[in-house]
Order: sequence, then C-alpha cells, then structure tokens
Amino acid sequence: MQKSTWVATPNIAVVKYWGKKDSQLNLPANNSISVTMDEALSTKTTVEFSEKYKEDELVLNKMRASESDLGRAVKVLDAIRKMAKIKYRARVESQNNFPTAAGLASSASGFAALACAASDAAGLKASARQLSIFARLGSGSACRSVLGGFVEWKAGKKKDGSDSYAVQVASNNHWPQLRNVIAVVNPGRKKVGSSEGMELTANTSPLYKERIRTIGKTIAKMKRAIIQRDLQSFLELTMRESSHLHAVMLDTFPPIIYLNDISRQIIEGVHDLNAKKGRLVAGYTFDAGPNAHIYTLEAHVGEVEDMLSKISGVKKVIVCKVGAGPRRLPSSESLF
Ligand code: 2P0
Repeated sequence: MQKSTWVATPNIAVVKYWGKKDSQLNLPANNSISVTMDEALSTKTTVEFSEKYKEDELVLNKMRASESDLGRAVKVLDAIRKMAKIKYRARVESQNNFPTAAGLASSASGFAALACAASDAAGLKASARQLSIFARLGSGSACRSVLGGFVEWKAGKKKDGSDSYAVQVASNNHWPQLRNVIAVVNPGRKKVGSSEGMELTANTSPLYKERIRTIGKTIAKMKRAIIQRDLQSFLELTMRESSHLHAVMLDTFPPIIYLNDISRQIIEGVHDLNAKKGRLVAGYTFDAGPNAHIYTLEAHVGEVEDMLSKISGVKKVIVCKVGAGPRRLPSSESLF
C-alpha cells in the first residue's frame, strides 16, 4: 500500500466547544464555530499501512509518542481500517512547526492530518464529512480542521456520532482581509488538559448550564456576522464568547485558570486600541491556555503588533490568514 503525507492546520474557535455528551466518541454538548488557520502553523503527517508493522507506531516530533497519544491515534486508525476493510497496522510520523500543547491547538491539526493521510493511505475516497468524523475520534476540535475557511461543528443527535461533524460556513476566500495575530505568551505545557477540564466544568459549574441553554443563539449570531462580514459584530461576539468560556472555567470547582497576567494585559491593550479608534478594530479569543488570538483586518495588523510589543511577556507574534484546509503533499515530502 502507498504511503501518504498530508499537511493540516489548527483552528481557533470563536464559539467554543467545552463539554461532552460522550467522551469515547468526543460528542460535544454544543455546536461550535471556528476559523481554520493558514500554514504559519501546521502539522505534517505521513502514514503507511503495511504487513511489516506488527503494531501501530506513532512518532511525534521525532520522538516515540506517549501511550495516551498512541491510544487516541489508534482510535482514528481503527475506524479507518474498519471502513477500508484492511487489517494492516500502521506507522505514523508527525511533525508540528510550532510547540506542542502550548494552547496552539496542536491536537486539532495533528488529528486532522492523521485522518486525511491515513484515509488516503488506506485507499479510501473519504468525504469531508467522513474525514471530520475520523478526526473527531482523536480530538473533538480536530473535526473542524479537515475544512478550510469558517467552520461549524454540528453537535448532532445520534448516539453513534454519525451526525456529529464539521461543515463549512464560508470558504477561506470569503473575508480575505481578516487576520489572526497570535501572541504566544507561554509555550510551556498546560497544567489541566482540555478533556479533564471540560468534564470538571460540566460536573461542577452552575453557570455552565446557562451557557449550554443560550449558546444556540450565539451560534446563530456568529454565523450571521461571518456571512455578512460584519466586523463589529464578529469582534464583539468573539470577545464576549471567549470571556464566557473563561467565566465558566472560573466557576468550575476547583477553578480552572488558563489566563495569566500577560493575557489580562493583552485584553486591556485590545480595549485601549479599540477605544482610541472609536470602534472595534481588534478582538481577542483565548483557549485552554494564556496565548491570545487577536482577530483584526490586514490594515490594523501593525497597530495590534505595536500594542503587543509594549507587553514584555509576549514572547512571539505570529500573523495568520484564514487557511484553506488540509492538502496532500508529494511523496518527496514523506517523513519516512
Ligand atoms: C475549542 N477547546 O472549541 C475549545 C475551546 C479549548 C477551548 O476544543 O478532549 O483538544 O480532544 O475532544 O478538542 C480543546 O479540546 O478536546 C478545545 P478533546 P480538544 O477549540
């Protein structure tokens, strides 16, 4: 069988996934909406199924993967083997061009690249929907990275997860001026993993129930803002939704705190910039870590970078466009 190599990119949610209905299948409690990044951040993955492998092997950034990472990859590989009706074990090698587990969504690009490369290597002609379902088994948010542009993950209703997958809201060419200015604050490993954190929130936060009750309206407003390229609404909804997520995290017991002093300085810096301009030109969002993703238009990237340059804890700034989604690489790019 042929080796296959794919590159995929992370996505950053503007309406967040936090909480599961089923932790085996990664079925979410609510729909979410994200923007796929361009290849400023990317994961490249090569997969080969062969009788020469006795067990599935996973190498991440040139090191043998942990048992838990291997276990998540095997869930994806097993689903693909079942559909392709093959029994061969696989070798998977994967490389990120950015730090793993720094809150830059390496699992999203990683499992999206794995789903695409493994399906291709297994000879499947999988649809985007099917690839999204495969990627979701590795990590929930990864199901959104199999598509480019602006993406909605439909939570679905079925117990087997067959209606829980991502669909495109608008392509990467829809809003060409939009930029994500990423402020890398702390590229260390995070203390509380997302899966663990979201379970604790669902079990202990009264505010979380309110979040789930009202999030359908937020989804509808965000889709409208994206489709209409309504920057004011998009930025305000993005900031409010990020704060809402971090409010339920703080309402969790014991509290989950991902933001730090640098994150808070960035929040103030964005509001100061907006106040100076007399309208919203930038809007932040934070995931399970202190790094900021600041949405703005190309014309204001310089002002956002200036603001960040005055905050001493910002270690690195990466500017992303909206990405086009995963793509297959030629065999000359194979990792083994
Ligand atoms: C999101 N996050 O929507 C939210 C916002 C973090 C904060 O999805 O357990 O790595 O593998 O399904 O996808 C991070 O959680 O969790 C995440 P699993 P995942 O992007």
